[in-house]
Amino acid sequence: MTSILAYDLGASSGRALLGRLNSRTIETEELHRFPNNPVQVRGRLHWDILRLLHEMKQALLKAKHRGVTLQSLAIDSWAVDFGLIGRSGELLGNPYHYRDTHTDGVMENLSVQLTPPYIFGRTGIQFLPFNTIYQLAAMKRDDSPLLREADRFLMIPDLLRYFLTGDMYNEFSNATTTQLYNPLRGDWDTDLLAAIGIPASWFGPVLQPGAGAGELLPSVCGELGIASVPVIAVAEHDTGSAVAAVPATDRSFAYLSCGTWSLMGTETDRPVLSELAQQLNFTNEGGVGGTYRLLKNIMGLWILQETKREWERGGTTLSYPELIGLAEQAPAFTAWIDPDDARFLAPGDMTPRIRDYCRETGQRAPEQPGEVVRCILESLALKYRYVLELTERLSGNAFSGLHMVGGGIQNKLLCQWSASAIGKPVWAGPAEGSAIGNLAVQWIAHGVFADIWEARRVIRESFPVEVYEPNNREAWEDAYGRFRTATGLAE
Ligand code: ADP
Ligand code: LRH
Repeated sequence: MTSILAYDLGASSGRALLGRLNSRTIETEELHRFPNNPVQVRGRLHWDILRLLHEMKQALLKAKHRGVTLQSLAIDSWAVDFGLIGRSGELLGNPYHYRDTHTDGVMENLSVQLTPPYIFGRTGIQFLPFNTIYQLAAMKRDDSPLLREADRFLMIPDLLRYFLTGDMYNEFSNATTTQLYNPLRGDWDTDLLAAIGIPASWFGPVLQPGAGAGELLPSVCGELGIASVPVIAVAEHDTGSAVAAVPATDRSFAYLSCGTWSLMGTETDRPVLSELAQQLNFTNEGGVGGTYRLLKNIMGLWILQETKREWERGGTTLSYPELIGLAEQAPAFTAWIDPDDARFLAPGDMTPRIRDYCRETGQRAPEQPGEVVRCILESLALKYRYVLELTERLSGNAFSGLHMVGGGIQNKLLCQWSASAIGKPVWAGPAEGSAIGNLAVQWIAHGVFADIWEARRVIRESFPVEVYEPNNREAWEDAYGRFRTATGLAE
């Protein structure tokens, strides 16, 4: 039995999915799911990177015990985070998690020396306080000893791939998210690197999604008692993989990758570096087959995840279906937040922040759990409407509906409310977008699919797509106006 293996390391969990083709139908099997919790130490938030490597090895052992022969494997994870490798080839320290506070204020301070038009004109990347450029600048400001020892820079999937293969490469889709890669030059932006005082020599050759990236080291094979497996560079940025899996038919389509983050936008052939794109703070992240994702980050279900955790710490454990059930019963359209208010970025208790936000904006603060969850989900749906309108304005396209992929589509209430808020159908599926996009690019690399469009066709035929039609339109239209007034979201 020949399969391929996708590792997708999300914030809600890490998973290893086996993929097989049964004639022209994709079959997937979840081989292993494991926590991917960051760890706090001395006030800093870090990746538990070696534990993840351990879990990835457990997946390889499970494949072995099932008698599965792996034709290849690939890794994707979230953007911007990285590890530094010293001259001896060892990882220096534990990689920082992007939600660590060491980047607080760095973006603002750096903008004096490097103006937003200068950075955006070179990278096309939206201004997020945790972009790699600001993480490196924070380490520089703190005179981190790691910077003195560093010899190579690897993004998280590059790093895990290096642990498995011994080969160091930087993968393209993730490289673009650093805000240090210049898509016009097709290389790292040496001027930006020089400006923040980071040596260009740390940054290696950039592999396109679909390129071969080595194979498992003899030491890894020996430890696990397995034969070697080729490793492929896919769109190692999870959002790149998720968008690769959107089962679109129309070449011009709108998507929402709905997981811990909500990433909304459209696919383009080239980066859009206009003044308007910069003003609206859209991004141009590199994708599969020379595509770009013109999109905007929305804080997403992170706020609900953290609220759930807050209540768990307080002794009340509620499942997602329970939380959604409570929201459904709570009164409609009473208070909203702008999910992208900076206060919601850091981990920790969310309900005090939500209540503060509502009070500060002259709204009644939600008290009961159902009211809080309703406030979060309605606010997300309304923010989707806002960002979809911006995407249409910026791209010049009018979209007939919205594709939603990612674990968030299990939240049927959110899918329905999103359709109602945008006034267009939502096509939801597949839920494991990133892992399936990861598999798809491996099959492109194997020559099984000619390109991303053939892959999307097979994904469409293999996974159900649930359709949500808008309803209760007048009430949502009215709510949208009031949401914008409450949150101060301008034209
Ligand atoms: P990640 O970005 O971490 O990979 P996922 O795509 O796995 O995220 O999506 C995680 C989100 O999916 C959770 O924050 C949660 O809101 C939602 N979710 C997960 N399971 C369920 C469920 N059973 N019902 C409704 N929503 C769910
Ligand atoms: C989603 C994601 C997103 C990034 C963020 C750091 O998982 O990769 O595209 O902006 O995490």
